[in-house]
Amino acid sequence: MSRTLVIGDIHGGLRALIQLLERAEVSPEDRLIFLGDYVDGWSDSANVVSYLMELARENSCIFLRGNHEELVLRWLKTGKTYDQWLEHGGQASLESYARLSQHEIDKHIDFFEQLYNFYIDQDNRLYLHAGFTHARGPEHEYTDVPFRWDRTLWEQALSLDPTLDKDHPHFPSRLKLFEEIYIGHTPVTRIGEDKPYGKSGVWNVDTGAAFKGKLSLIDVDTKKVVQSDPVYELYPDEPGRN
Ligand SMILES: [Mn+2]
Repeated sequence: MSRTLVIGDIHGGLRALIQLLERAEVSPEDRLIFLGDYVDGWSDSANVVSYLMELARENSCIFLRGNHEELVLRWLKTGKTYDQWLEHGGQASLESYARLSQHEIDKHIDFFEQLYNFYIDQDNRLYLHAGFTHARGPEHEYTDVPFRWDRTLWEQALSLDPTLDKDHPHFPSRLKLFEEIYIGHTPVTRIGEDKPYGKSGVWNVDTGAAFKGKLSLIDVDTKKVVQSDPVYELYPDEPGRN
């Protein structure tokens, strides 16, 4: 039977991604939705992107755009680096891309340029890397920056009073629009969680793979979770991000 599986932020941890897809027993019938931040962190940053491009030949895949794809694409197109990116995992991508041919890099640039800012499925579930701010939904957003950088959607979902009725005038408009919303971007390990965490209809699947966490996926219909080992254990000779 076909499943819809949502995969959280990978950050160059290809060993964890392979382990995760094996543990989930992913088959070509499954639809895979990747929430972005494929790069910046572990040494397989470019290899993750190559792997995803191959995977899309077998499986139905939706690839969202994370803020780290924006940063790497800017560097690939301009050659310009800057300290804030290098300190937040960019150094690993820089070294990882040094091992690729220009032909391969061109294919990666195409991949980065074709990523979705957001995706809405047939059951009115929204998927995006970070968030949106417009009360009428992401298609009304004034710029595409929130799709990659926003944290207010997640903070609002976390802090919403669960007894507040959807018809109450205080209920936030943007949380009424979709059946469910799936995001990454802000590791749930920051709030003491180890697995994908849902609140107020917003599911956060980023379990901190770039740091001390695992890589996770969740089945949107059953909410069954599958996880890799802690990613830093799969890259014991690397510092990762901190
Ligand atoms: Mn992010």
